[in-house]
Amino acid sequence: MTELILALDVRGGKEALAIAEACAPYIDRIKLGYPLVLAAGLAVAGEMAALGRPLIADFKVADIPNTNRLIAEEVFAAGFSSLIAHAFTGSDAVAACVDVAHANGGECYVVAEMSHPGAVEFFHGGVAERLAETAVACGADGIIAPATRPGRIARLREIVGNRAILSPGVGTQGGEMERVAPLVDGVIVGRSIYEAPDPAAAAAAYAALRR
Ligand code: OMP
Repeated sequence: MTELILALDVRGGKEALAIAEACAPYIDRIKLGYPLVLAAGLAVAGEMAALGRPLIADFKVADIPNTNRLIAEEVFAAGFSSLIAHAFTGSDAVAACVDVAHANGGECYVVAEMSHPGAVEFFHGGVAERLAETAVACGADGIIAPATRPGRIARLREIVGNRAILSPGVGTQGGEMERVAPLVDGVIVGRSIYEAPDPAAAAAAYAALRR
């Protein structure tokens, strides 16, 4: 079944934990990134991991191989089970993230194409396809592809085969759960859940649309 992944971009540690706890029965994984970790500290990951939902570190890592390796080691030591990296840095830099992820029994996902309108300025014209090819060549566990452009998901699926596609952009950004869920392995939803009057009810509604 397609996973429902909660993107928890709130900036209060207590608020984040309360939302995660309420939504936990309806979600498969939780994605944390810079907004929460910079505001609340990396230790929030350890507290959230106690809820029993695997954590994805969305730091879109994009540095030289050695720095990527150091970042990835901190991520897995903090309690995350997977990491998102950029691939425009090249296959050696991606491989550093993949190696650390796998050494820790975790996963590494690579951004192939982003979901916002401006993403087409650089990701189109063959770039997303090359990034997806790099993900496959480096042994990454999957890619990030845009729920806002289901046609592009289908194109990138041709490249990555049965590697996972995780897809952000459902809800606030305009992507439709019903349309995207059958195409991908995980749907990432943030504001449409955590800004809802009842986040647990919103998560339950999205969970019911998983395929
Ligand atoms: P909402 O737009 O609030 O549902 O949040 C989407 C989440 O997915 C945020 O955490 C974004 O940073 C993230 N995201 C995208 O929205 N678009 C992308 O292309 C890639 C990501 C990501 O890597 O998760």
